[in-house]
Amino acid sequence: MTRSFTAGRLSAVAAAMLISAVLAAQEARAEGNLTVYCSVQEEWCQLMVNEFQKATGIAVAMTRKSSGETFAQVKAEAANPRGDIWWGGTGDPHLQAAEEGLTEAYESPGMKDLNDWAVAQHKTGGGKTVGIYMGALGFGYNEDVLKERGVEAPKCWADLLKPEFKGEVQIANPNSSGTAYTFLATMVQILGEEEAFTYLKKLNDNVNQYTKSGAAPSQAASRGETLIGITFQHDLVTPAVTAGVPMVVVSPCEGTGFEVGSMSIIKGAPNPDSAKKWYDWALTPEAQALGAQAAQFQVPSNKSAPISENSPKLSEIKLIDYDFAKFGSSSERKRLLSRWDQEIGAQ
Ligand code: S7P
Repeated sequence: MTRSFTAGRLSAVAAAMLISAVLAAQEARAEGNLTVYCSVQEEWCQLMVNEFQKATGIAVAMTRKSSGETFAQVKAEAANPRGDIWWGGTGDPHLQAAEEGLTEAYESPGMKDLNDWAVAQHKTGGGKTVGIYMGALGFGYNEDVLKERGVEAPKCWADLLKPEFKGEVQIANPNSSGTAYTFLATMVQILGEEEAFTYLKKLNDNVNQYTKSGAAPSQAASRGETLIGITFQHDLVTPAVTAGVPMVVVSPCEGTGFEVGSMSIIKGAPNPDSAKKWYDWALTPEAQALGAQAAQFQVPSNKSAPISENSPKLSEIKLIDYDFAKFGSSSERKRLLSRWDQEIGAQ
């Protein structure tokens, strides 16, 4: 009895010490935690997380989702935010989040080192978002597959409506994908809204699948699962570099839209100091050089960050004067997506 009582008292003391050590460790960890919502490709998200953890000792939990999906998650969690920072993804939903009060204004010391288009995004979003990279929209195909099909190479958006491309075009759903919303907004800006929806209805006849992720059609095109993939041009370069696929990247003859990929601190973030550390770090040339290491070839926003030789040359692409304030506004994005659902998605 006595022995076991003593043993019981000792183990109770040990248990108490253990519990307080665990609590202290949890507290220490809580000061150095960060939850990142990442909207670029998984490989790049993971590399960023690993390098940030090494550089700061802050433990990162990361979730990868497409831009529209992340916007929906941030909105759904607004009363009880779980994420700290939303890094990557097209700029329009970041602007919508800013307008809807889902994100926080922040002026990083790194702002002075950014290209004008990245600073313009910060201004348009009332300081609640910032540009981290830029990329042009386009479409592409595997040259070997095109030769097998024996069809003429498409050069313009209009070519994608040709009957020989029936079932041969793939693009994402603009509700989940920022890439596909950029395409929708681009066609509205090039053709005017009515003509754009006429175009999209005709294109629908040639579309084999609306994917969830924006970059998926470039991978599908590289494997010959679709002849043509509509994505950002840098996403079409990736399978050429990583797998040696003879991808042809097309800058459509009518001109094309582009994205200012963005980053925002989530309002009510549980770890605001860690979020600011990520934000400042993600604007440095060193952090921005990581994209190319993960075979992601957007043009970085820091003026001193290296631009990969694999990045599409934006100065050689006919870019439209994309109206981010209008197409990133809450009312316009909601309205266009709802019209797309009714007239295209519902078919
Ligand atoms: O793959 C990189 C990239 O194209 O993906 C982002 C994109 O918004 C995420 O995919 P979704 O289209 O599925 O939202 C772009 O910002 C980025 O350049």
